[in-house]
Amino acid sequence: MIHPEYEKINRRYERLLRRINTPAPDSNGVFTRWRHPVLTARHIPPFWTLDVKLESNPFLMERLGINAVLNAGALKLNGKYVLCARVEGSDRKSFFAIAESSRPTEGFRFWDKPVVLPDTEPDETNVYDMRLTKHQDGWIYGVFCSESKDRESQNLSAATAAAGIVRTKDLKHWERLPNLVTTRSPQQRNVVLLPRFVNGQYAFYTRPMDSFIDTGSGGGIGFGTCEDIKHAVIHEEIITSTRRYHTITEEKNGAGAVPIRTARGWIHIAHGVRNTAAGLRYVIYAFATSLDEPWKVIAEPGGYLIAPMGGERVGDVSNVVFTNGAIDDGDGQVYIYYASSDTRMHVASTTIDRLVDYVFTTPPDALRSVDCVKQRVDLIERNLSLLGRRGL
Ligand code: BGC
Ligand code: BMA
Repeated sequence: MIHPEYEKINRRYERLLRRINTPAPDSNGVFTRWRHPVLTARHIPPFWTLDVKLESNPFLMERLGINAVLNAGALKLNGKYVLCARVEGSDRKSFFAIAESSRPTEGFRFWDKPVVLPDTEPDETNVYDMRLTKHQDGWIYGVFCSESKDRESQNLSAATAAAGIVRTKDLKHWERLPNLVTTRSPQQRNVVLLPRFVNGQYAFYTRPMDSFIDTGSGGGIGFGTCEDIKHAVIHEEIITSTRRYHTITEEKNGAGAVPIRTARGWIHIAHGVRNTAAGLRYVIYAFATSLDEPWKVIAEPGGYLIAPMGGERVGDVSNVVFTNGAIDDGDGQVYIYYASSDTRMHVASTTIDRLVDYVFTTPPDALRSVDCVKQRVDLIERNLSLLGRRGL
């Protein structure tokens, strides 16, 4: 018999899914945040956590809790907005689950069951952060982080990160391909497949790193191609957007959403990390690469696009915003899905025109205080003269 209290819990969940979202009032002209998160642990169907049978669960307890819903890949499929979220159980293991809505900013409902990936990597302990790429070869690819325990190390926490690859036509039936091999980089995380062939080859943005956490000598976001997606091997990684001293990317950076194709170049919405006394701070930044030579950065605004704000600052891993999915809606609108503090998913809306203007017109990082303040005084002087005021 169904527990008599279940209906109440289910009604609360349905109410949450019907909640209307509204744009937050304080847009900076580049993008607009939306007030409510689009996915949280409370958006998980109650029948994923509870045993609803009165006889076996008289207290209607959660038997398998959910800790967080974060870092979702995104895609528009058959007219629906689809997120492939990283769902983390209270046991710290993540898995993927598809949530869908007919509206980009609200109403995301998880499909009845999470994704069960083919189990082909015996040492794999955890999977997370899938990027969904609708490729010109007709497949939808999911590229994600496949994390295994490092058995060679004496350190209990030692792990290795690799890029797992799956493909599907409907997000229901998944074929797992061998993990990406990058012959020069022992570990990979934040790997993104470009939707188009480059010189007839599959093209990936990579993130060369020395060890599990440290990008060490890895200079930034890499780019490499391979012939055969079924045995993806990249021999050479060219560095695109670089890490730089005393910028938002000093500690690390990594590709985020699948790049958006515009008339002026591929727009990348990536992440940059700096170290602080309070731990790593993750922000989202943007840059553009050339359409013909997508390994060449042709514009990179200084500073961040999105940084954690207000309640976004607090969560399991505080002071983090992270994106691995955005949707180009085809009508000029763009939705950036981002997680805050490894806890919940938000949406920010913008347009192709605004993104292009932002990426190509914002001054680059001048790298030194003295030059940055000159950049600003320049702007101030131009404004003051137009405003008919003379600065003191
Ligand atoms: C966590 C990720 C994190 C990574 C590096 C993994 O074990 O699951 O969320 O990005 O470690 O810190
Ligand atoms: C990483 C990512 C994310 C996470 C972030 C902050 O390296 O791959 O999974 O959001 O750290 O913890």
